[in-house]
Amino acid sequence: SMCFGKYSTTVLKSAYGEVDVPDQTLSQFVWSSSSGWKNLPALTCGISGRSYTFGASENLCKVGAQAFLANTGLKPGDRIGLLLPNVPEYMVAVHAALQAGLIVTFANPLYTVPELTRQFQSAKVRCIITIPQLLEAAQTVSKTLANYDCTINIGGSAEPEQRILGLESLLSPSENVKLPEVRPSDIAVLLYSSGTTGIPKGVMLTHRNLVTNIIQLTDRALIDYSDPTDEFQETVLTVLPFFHIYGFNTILNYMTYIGAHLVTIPKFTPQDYIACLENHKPTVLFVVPSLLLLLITHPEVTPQHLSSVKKIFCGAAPMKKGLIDQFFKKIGRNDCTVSQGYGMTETSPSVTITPYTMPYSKSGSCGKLLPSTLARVIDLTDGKDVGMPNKSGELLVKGPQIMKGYLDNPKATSEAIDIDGWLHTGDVVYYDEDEYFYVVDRTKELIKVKGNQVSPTELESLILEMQGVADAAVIGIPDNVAGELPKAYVVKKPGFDSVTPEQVQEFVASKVATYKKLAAGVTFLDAIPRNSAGKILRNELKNLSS
Ligand code: 4UV
Repeated sequence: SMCFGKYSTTVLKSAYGEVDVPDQTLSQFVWSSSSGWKNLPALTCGISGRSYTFGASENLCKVGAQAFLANTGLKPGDRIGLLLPNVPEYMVAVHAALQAGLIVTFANPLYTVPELTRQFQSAKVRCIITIPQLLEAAQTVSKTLANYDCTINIGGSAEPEQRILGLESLLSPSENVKLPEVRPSDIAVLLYSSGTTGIPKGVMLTHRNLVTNIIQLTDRALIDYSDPTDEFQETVLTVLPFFHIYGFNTILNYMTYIGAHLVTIPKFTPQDYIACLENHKPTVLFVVPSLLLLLITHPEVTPQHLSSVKKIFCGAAPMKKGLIDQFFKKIGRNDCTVSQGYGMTETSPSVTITPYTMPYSKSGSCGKLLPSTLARVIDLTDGKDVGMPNKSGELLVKGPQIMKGYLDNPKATSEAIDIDGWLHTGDVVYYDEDEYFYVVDRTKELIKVKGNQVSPTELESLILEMQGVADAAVIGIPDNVAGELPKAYVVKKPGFDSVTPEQVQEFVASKVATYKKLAAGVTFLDAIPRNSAGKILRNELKNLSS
């Protein structure tokens, strides 16, 4: 650490030095070494068995990029929306689009039509890639989009008169189409995050942001992989969604880069997950705390099911201190590492990770700063750097993995990234004498349900649309399984005394994806506590609920 400047800023610097980032696009980078293992499997659907080698998936992405430009009206710089579950073709859809110079936004396949409409309108999507099961929703949303070009229906049939193309029109070679030059500084993806406040916003991540974060994670002190061979290849089982930054960059792109075999599951059920453990014998699992808890507690998951697993990565939500101990107790062996990462959509996503050498005494830590990453911890009341270990405050981060900004929202961008380039995370952390970080709380209003983002503002504005509601506030309530669950405080309008908590819950449930439901209930109040500027005093509500 070091001190400088008149405000005595205490800047923590990564212990792992700096990374050199190649001047490549995300697609060039992801397959940069794969010529050595072209015939090994890259992606397999754990349910249907559909499988692609590294050579095949790389080739399909190139063919797909040319076909995009030849068979659709899309031009480089246009945005496309992916509305897909985790299928092996996700890779092809994203990287074909990126190589065609398109910008990709990913939607949760569980989203309702209004949720999809808001995201795809915000991102100005001109094309949706989906599957037959979600085609109707895609078509409904597409009618609300300006300059819409076409829908691509993977695994289904074309309907030219409705501008629906089949997958074959993306896989027919158009060799005379020249691919545009994509620069590493170009925006690659728009992922949606509510940041510290408000409704979800488009997070602009460049090719370089995404490539950098993978390079930052490859430091041997942090993660230890060797190149795949015919004798040994890592097998990664993943259910974490590719539409989230964790699934997209840390799993899909990173694991393809190192030559691992990714086994995907389109829709999580414990039975399918267990079957994939048995059939594919994964060596690596990516989890969120709620999934790790399920593996520990589910009566049908036996130590034998987990016997092939050598590495586990956990992130996206706080991990309770005892969880790793419980896991080792369950598997009955200790030749498996459990790493924890901390990060956000806005940081591509990783900021810290636990190194392999982390002593047991530090369990519960989310690890140390990645290479090329700087951090400060500032006091929650006076905003000054806490300046010493073991004192908590808001984490500020600086590094090459930080987003370009929020799409069409310079105000939110300048609130998130200050003039000196520090991203204000909205997370409360402390670091110990050895600069290991611990996440202890959040100042931002974000709620995390099983690692999924839930924006209280989004739910509040929904509740306000309900007849008889005068005011509303939503907070997260701690939950042993999900981490947190949304709860609403609601003020009724005069004359609407008969409105029940269940009616509010049902109203919300009919309009949002399941994980956003008001599962922790609804309580009626005479007034929502607000400060003089009208801001909801969420801490007062948290005290009411505890
Ligand atoms: O924007 P987001 O939904 O992003 C994430 C990113 C997760 C990952 C995944 C793999 C990694 O290797 C990695 O480093 C990070 O979830 O939500 C960001 C917020 O989630 C909370 C925290 O409040 C972030 O601001 N969060 C994420 N990771 C942790 C966490 C963690 N390890 N412990 C506590 N809270």
